[in-house]
Order: sequence, then C-alpha cells, then structure tokens
Amino acid sequence: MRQSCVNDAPPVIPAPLVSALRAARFVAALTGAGVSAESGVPTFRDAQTGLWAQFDPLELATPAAFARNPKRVWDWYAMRRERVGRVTPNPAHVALAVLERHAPEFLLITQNVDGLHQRAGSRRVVELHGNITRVCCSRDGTPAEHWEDTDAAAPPRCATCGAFLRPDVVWFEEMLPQDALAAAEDAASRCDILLVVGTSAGVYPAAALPTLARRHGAQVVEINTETTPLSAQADYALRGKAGIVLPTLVAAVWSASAPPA
Ligand code: BV8
Repeated sequence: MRQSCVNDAPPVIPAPLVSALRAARFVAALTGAGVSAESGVPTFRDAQTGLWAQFDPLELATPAAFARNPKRVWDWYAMRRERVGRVTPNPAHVALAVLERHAPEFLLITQNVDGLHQRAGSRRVVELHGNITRVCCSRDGTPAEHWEDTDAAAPPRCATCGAFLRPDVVWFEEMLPQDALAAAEDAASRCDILLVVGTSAGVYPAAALPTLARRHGAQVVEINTETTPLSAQADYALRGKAGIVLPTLVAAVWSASAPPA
C-alpha cells in the first residue's frame, strides 16, 4: 500500500498500520542516509561537491583507496567528520527516539556513521557501518582518543605502533562487525514490524534485512522520498521526507498515550 505526501504535507497513515504498530510487541527500524538528509548531511549518493566532486564515494570508502592514498581518504573523512559536528538531529531522528520509548521492544539498526540517532536520544542503536566520529589504528583497530593532524602528506599515526590512523567505519569489501550484524539479523528475524527509512536498499548485507524480516512474518514499512528496489516488497510504502512522515506516524499511533515511564 503506497501513501504519498505531496509538497511536504504530512501523509495519511493507513489505519491498519496504526493498529499494527499499536499492537506490535517488537518494532525495529533500519535507517540510511536519507534519515540525516534534513539535518544537512548529504546522502551517500548525493553528488559530491567541491574538492570531492571528482571522486565517487565507492572509490574512496575502500581499503584499496586508503592503501593507495591514505592522506586523501583521511582528509575526506576529516571533512565529513567536521561537517557532522556542525549539524543537529532532525525530527526524523527525534521521532525514532520517541518510538523507542513506546514500543515494548525496539532496536534501531543504522547504516549511517554520523551518530545523529544517539544525539537525538536513541539508546537501542546498532551501527552496522561504524561511526565517523571515532578513529582507530589502521593496523589493529585500537581506538584513538586524540590525534594531531599536522602532516600535510600523511594521516596521523597510532601512538602505540606508528601505523596510520583511520576512521572507525566499515569500508566496502570489509566485513561488518559480527556483533552488530548478528544483533541486526536477530532483530529482523524477531520483529513484528520493520520500518525501513531513507535507504536506497542497495548496500549489502544491510539491504538483505527487510527480506529476512518478511521471511519471518514481519510487516515491512518503507519511508522514502523515492521508489527503491525494496518498495515492491514492502507492505506499506510511505512516500515522503522522513522528517515529516516519521513524526506524523508516531503521533498517529501514540499521540493519545504518554510514553511509559
Ligand atoms: C561486505 C561506511 C563481505 C563508510 C558504508 C555485488 C552484489 C551485492 C553485494 C556486493 C557486490 N559486490 C560487493 C558487494 C558487497 C558490498 C555492497 O553491497 N556493494 C554494493 C555497492 C553493491 N558490501 C560490502 O562491501 C560490505 N561488506 O559485504 O563484506 C565482502 C568482503 C569482500 C568482498 C565483498 C564482500 C560493506 C558495506 C559497508 C560500506 N560502508 N558506509 C562511509 O560512510 O564512508 S556504506 C554507505 O553507503 C552507507 O553507510 C550506506 O550504507 C550506503 C549508502 O546507502 P544509503 O544509506 O541507502 O544512502 P543512499 O544515498 O544510497 O540513499 C539515500 C536514500 O534516502 C535514497 O533512497 C533517497 O531516496 C532517500 N532519501 C533522501 N532524502 C530523504 C530520503 N528518504 C527520506 N527522507 C528524506 N529526506
């Protein structure tokens, strides 16, 4: 069932979906870059701007790119880290934090690396692809709390072993953190409803989670401004901006009831 909001008007949330969310024991959410778009964080597929316009993210976010030109990759992440530090969560992030307080069981599975869900108050968060605000040793993953980015030709180095530091994110062709993926797959297998918000559903294994949820009997609700490869298999496709649709959905389902203490 498709619902659209035209010109940012809040969508009508289908009554069966309202009832299903009220009755749901376990609600899970899978988010992508679209949930941070209204905070001013460019989506992964947005055209890169300025110095980075000539690069495809798929060619920067890889171990080979880092091995080939560590300073270029380090600087791309430093620019994105600085940008993320300047933005704030939007109503979509806040709505998911409110939803967490209402649902008997809830898990937020994010592909995003910007940390905005936690800044909006979400506590049950699984970061499938790491977090751009964290930095670690490129040799053994040891977290680095402080670093001096003073060398114009190379990334900062690990204070312990001298290897280059790197962003604590999962690059393409790197394995996801096993504990994060296991928690996400468990939630997809057990949830009653999976909200899939602001993702082009094209990066695996995250993109396989909605299929896993449906296979285990969950209803899948897609919230996106556009149609994606997931849209056809979603039980509900709410077309519109996450910052408008999610608050509307949460209000329609739980407005009458205060969140449990
Ligand atoms: C792995 C961190 C094993 C870094 C990221 C061939 C077929 C299938 C799979 C593969 C294949 N070849 C290789 C693979 C595996 C590969 C993959 O899936 N590739 C894709 C490109 C085909 N996956 C991997 O490599 C993963 N690891 O599989 O390990 C392995 C080992 C060796 C070799 C092969 C496999 C690791 C994947 C993790 C990569 N790291 N991020 C960084 O951020 O720099 S992924 C990165 O891109 C994001 O984290 C995110 O996950 C993804 C972008 O997706 P979205 O979040 O969906 O963003 P996007 O811009 O695409 O879409 C935004 C959506 O929002 C749009 O739909 C838009 O309409 C919507 N929208 C916009 N505004 C709004 C909105 N919606 C609502 N409201 C709005 N306001």
